[in-house]
Amino acid sequence: MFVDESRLHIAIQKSGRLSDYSRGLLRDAGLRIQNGKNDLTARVENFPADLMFVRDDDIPTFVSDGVCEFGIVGENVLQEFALGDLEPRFEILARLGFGRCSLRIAAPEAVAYDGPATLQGGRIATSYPRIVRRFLDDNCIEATVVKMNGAVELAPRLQIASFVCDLVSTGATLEANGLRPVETVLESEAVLIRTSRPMADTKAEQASRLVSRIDGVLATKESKYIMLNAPSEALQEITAILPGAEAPTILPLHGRPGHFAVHAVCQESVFWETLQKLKGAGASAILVLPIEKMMM
Ligand code: PRT
Ligand code: ZN
Repeated sequence: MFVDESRLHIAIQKSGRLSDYSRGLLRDAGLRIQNGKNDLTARVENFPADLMFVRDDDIPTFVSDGVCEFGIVGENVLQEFALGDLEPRFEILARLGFGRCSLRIAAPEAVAYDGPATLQGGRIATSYPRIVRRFLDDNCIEATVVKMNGAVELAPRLQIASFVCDLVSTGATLEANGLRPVETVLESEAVLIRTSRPMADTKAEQASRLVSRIDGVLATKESKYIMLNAPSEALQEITAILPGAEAPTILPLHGRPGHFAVHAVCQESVFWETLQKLKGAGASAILVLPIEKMMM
């Protein structure tokens, strides 16, 4: 793989559950990605960065080695890597809100499960042997961990193991194989990671530009702009209700003495219940608007 030293390198999954979301996030951050999906790399036209399309399992290694400055990967893959590497060199910059799943231990329907002690002396098939081992150690359980690279849910039927530990989202796969989840070992989602290896000054500058853009995208996903009118005596209660709003702007309303317009960026979800509370506190003409871009 040819590596251009003057550009940032961002590793994302080539094809799989995280690919479209990862590309989408970078696009929302304003990166225009050049090539088709099947290439190994793609140039970003309007930012000094190249994308590397790889297996998700390779992303922690690339970032830790400094081959790529950034990567997007599931916490499950990242933790399994970190538990095995003597000196993992990356930091998690942000949780990205996609690729959500849980790593769960499951038992055949017929097995009476009564807490981790039930696993004592048993065999657990998994693609995440280090994470499972940590769970067993934390619970002072001795059991055999059998590493499988796929089709883990078949292990009990094939008598390879009595339990499995696998990723679950809807639970349909476990159910179809006569298994039920009994322990959650890890809650996972995709995260943005950055290498901890030193970068040249210009690269470091570009890297922080990229991070602040991505932070902006993540912030706008939840954030809303709220505008409302309120009498002065209700202002204190209303500003306390506004979710995640710092220092709202308060302006006098023309022609209505004692009445004010309140404008605020709310950095948390705004629900109908919140609007009802605001109204109950004396607010009127409440508007909630999406925010397209934000840079803090
Ligand atoms: O080729 P490459 O190695 O890059 O891809 P991969 O096949 O290893 O990974 P991929 O694309 O399947 O998943 C990438 C990441 O998505 C995982 O590492 C997780 O962080 C996340 N993710 C989210 C999931 C799931 N949800 C998920 N449900 N990864 C896998 N699954 C599988 C699970 O292993 C099981 O086989 O889906 C099945 C269970 O799904 P339900 O809905 O039946 O519970
Ligand atoms: Zn993989």
